Amino acid sequence: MARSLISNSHEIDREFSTGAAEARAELAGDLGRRQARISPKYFYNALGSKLFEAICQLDEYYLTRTETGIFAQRGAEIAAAAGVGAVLVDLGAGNCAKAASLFGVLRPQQYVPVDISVEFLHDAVEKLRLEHPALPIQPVGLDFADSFVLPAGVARGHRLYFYPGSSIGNFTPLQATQFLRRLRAAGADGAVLIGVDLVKDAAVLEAAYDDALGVTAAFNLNALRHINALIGSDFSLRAWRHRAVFNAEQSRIEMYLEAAYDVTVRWPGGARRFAAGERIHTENSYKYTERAFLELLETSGFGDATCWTDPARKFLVCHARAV
Ligand code: AVI
Repeated sequence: MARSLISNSHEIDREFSTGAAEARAELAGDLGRRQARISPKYFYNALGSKLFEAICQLDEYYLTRTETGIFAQRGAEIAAAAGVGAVLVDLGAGNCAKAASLFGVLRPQQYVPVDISVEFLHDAVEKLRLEHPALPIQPVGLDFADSFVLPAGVARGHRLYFYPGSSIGNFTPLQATQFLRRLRAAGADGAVLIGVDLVKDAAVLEAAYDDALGVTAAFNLNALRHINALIGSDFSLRAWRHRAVFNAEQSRIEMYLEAAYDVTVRWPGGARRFAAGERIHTENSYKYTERAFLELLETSGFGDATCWTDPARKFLVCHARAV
């Protein structure tokens, strides 16, 4: 279900209470599965969003700085491909920093940051309004993985959907195709500007998702804190260990929380016993070759693609038009 839109603090309160009821039903089902799972969307409460920002600064997590480097080096070429003056719809905007780094070259007519974490988006937007007083900004609180309806306040001009950071990799390839097709349907003459992580050595990938400082471990464990607050479960964070493994066959990093010892977790209306070593799946992060990603774009109805990469070919940024 789509979350409601941000308009004032009353709306936000209503949104959280609706979200809690949905979360209770979803999590009871997901924790009860043979392979228990927690959706990665539960990473992103206020603390989780801050932990993710910290991840982006880690030595091991090359994704953000590599993509930022591509934007900085190739900004003019990106603007030549994408054109100027579009409605820039930033999907999963977070702190809005990546889109803001392209305002100078893309000169959007309106900026529409969309994020699931409405609290976090509010702070970022307030800051941005001070820095760019002439730019119309229309923030939207939406879980666009479930639904994709933008409010009437979003301008009607040419839409450029900006989806950086390899967030597309957190979908399965099938989900990614469905997501891109929905985007295409939502803005008939639209285009996408997407960043995606490229396949590389397993050791490099695993270090990026299991850093020496333990920030990614905290990010993973924080989902349990978030869920405890949301549904009244009694996950003890000390009973769980962070795990990140590269599954070469599926070309994805898989993240889990692994029970350190036998433990029973209870929540209103349910409970589950986990044996020592048993895992809860929390995230997949798919890694693409350039060819596989171009195929994905094409299958999803986006063509005429131009892509840019860094000298070490770690990361890829592609612009493609709805065809
Ligand atoms: C948001 N997403 C692209 C990140 C990724 O790399 O898959 C989330 C993340 N999970 C652990 N570290 C970062």
